[in-house]
Amino acid sequence: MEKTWRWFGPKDKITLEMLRQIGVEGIVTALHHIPNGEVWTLDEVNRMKHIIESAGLRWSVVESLPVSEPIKYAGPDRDALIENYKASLENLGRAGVRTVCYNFMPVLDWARTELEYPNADGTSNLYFNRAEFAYFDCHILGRKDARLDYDAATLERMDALAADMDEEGRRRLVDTIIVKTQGFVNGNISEDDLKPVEKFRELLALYDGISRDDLRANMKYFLEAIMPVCRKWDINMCVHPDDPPLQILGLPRIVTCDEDIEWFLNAVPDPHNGLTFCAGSLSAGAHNDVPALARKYASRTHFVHARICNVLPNGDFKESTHLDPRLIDVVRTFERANAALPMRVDHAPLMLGDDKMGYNAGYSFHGRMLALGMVSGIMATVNTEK
Ligand code: DNO
Repeated sequence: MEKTWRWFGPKDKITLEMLRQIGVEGIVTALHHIPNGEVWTLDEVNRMKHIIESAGLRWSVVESLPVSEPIKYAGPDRDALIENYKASLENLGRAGVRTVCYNFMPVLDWARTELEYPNADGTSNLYFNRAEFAYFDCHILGRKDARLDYDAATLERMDALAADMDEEGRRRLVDTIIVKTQGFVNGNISEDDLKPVEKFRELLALYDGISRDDLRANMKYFLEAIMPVCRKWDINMCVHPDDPPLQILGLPRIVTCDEDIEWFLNAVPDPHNGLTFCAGSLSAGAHNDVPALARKYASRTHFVHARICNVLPNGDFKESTHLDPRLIDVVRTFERANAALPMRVDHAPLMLGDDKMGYNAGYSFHGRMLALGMVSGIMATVNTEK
């Protein structure tokens, strides 16, 4: 696979020159300064392309060209927003950038409750604590009937931690779940929002009464509308699975499991409609057999995220090592299926001073460098097996 790296543009503290030294071949990035829903002009696209190419790299993947909320909930302005999306795709096509990652998760792009969960070896990782998430849902958002969505054991843990929760703990949860993990991926809430919880409640309300079937219909509508542009420019769209691949906060989620993936691939049976195989997101659902999914969907996968999680018996999940046997299996599948497939690592540990650098959550330098080294080793080994 092509060794790629998510880079957040010229303001990223990690420079393209650093990435060349560690064996990165392609860049995964977006025009983060353009607000969601606005057209990426050819000039802006070419400017980014030039920056990347001047450093001897290529712009392999767009992650993400964000799908605005009204496209997901079928708001009155969805057709206008889809036209903008098509215009952006057209400009990417003209510039020769042909792999575009997006997601179709309502409101929340990805969910974690802790950003620096300590590991025994002195490093730290992202972590999802189900009881803390339930606390956020039931006590901070105060969503109606939220308790009904959690099992008894989670509620018991939640009640226990509620007894000790203070203002600082509540502030930290809000900051992690809806601010720090969202702002840098062009999510709905940014560091500048003064009332993030209120804004978040308003966003959730947009999906009142919208079922999984409705969301599926809206995804199909969107994909059918953009496919002609994708065919014209040979652009591969690849949806990122829901992270975690579960129903949360009363929102419909439709890229969570084998049946969901099969559904959207068959609903729009064009090879340009494909998958970002994020092994990590899929593995956060105990229902998913990730190596089997990789084998089943390799031919419709256009981009790979190499990482993998362990789900604990209580429903919490955390990142596993990039040398986890399940990830070795996944890497083998894709390396054999298509050696040109772009692949990036993420959500690696914070180590060796990464925690002092203010990197975006999940995007450390040393941790990712080590992870890329591990995955590169797996790929090299797979190539000796042929
Ligand atoms: C988190 C990322 C996601 C991903 C988007 C793709 O680390 O994997 O934010 O980029 O969901 O649209």
